[in-house]
Amino acid sequence: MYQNELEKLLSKLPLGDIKYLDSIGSTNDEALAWAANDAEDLSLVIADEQTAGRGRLDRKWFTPPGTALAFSLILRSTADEKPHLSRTVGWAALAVADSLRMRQLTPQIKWPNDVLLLGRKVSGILVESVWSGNEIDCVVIGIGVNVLKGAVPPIDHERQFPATSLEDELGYPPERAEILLDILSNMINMRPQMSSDEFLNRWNESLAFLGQEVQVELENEISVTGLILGLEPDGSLRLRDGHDKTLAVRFGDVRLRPSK
Ligand code: BT5
Repeated sequence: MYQNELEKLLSKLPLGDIKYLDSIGSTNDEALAWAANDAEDLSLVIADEQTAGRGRLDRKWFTPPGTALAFSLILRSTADEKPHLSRTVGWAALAVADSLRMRQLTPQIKWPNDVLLLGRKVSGILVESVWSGNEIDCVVIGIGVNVLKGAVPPIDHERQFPATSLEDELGYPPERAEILLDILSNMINMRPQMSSDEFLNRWNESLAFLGQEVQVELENEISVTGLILGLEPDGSLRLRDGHDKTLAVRFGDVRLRPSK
C-alpha cells in the first residue's frame, strides 16, 4: 500500500477518517458497512487491490494491485443537499474528468457513470445509498481509475467496452496519490455548487455522444434508440427517438452505446 505517500497528501484535505487497505473485496462494501455505523462525512476507504470489485448490476470491476485507484467516499448529505442527490454520480464524474483535464487530457462522460478518453473507459463510478426507513441516510461513491497499463482488464475479462489507462494516454506513468488528491479536492470544491445550473451545464458539456444517436438498454432487455439532447435537471438523460418524441431515461440498469 502506498499509505505514507497518501497520508502526507491527503492531510491537506478536510476529510473524515481514512481506512487504508492493501487488499479488500470491494471498497464500496467496506464503506457501506462503515456508513451504516458511525462513519463521519467524507470518510474514505482506499485499497491497493480489490478482489471482488463491483460495477453496476453486479458486473465485475478489475483492480489488480499496484496499478489503479480504487476508493469509496462516504457522503453524509445535509438537508439542503438531499433534493439533489441524483446528481451525485455527475459530481464524481466531473471531478474525475477535471483531474484529467488538469493533465491536458480530453475526457468525456459516458452517461451515467463512465469517464472516457478517446472513446475508451479509464474510470468507472458506482454510487450506492444507505437507507434509513424511506430516507437516504448517506451515499457511498465508489471510484475506480486505471492509472497504470496493468490496470486495464484483459480482453476476455467480460469487457464490453474498450478500456485504457492514464499511462497509455499520457505516455508516462503518473502518480496515483496525486491523481487521488486532485479528484478529492475537485469533489470538495464542487460540492457547494452541485445544485446550481452551472454545475448541470458543465456536466452536460462533458457528455460523450451529445447530439449523436445511441442505444440505451433498459431493464428487461428493452432498449431505446435516440439522439442525446442532454441532461434533465435531476441528471436523467434526455433523448429524441425516431418518432420525434422526447423521453428521459432515468438512472438504473442502463447500458449506453453508439447505435452504429
Ligand atoms: C462501473 O460499472 O463502471 C463502476 C465501477 C466502479 C468501481 C469502483 S472501484 C471502487 C469501488 N469499489 C467497488 O467495488 N466498485 C467501485 P459498470 O458501468 O457496470 O461497468 C462494469 C464493466 O466495466 C465490466 O462489466 C467490464 O466490462 C468493464 N470493466 C471492468 N473493470 C474495468 C476496468 N478496470 N477498466 C475499464 N473497464 C472495466
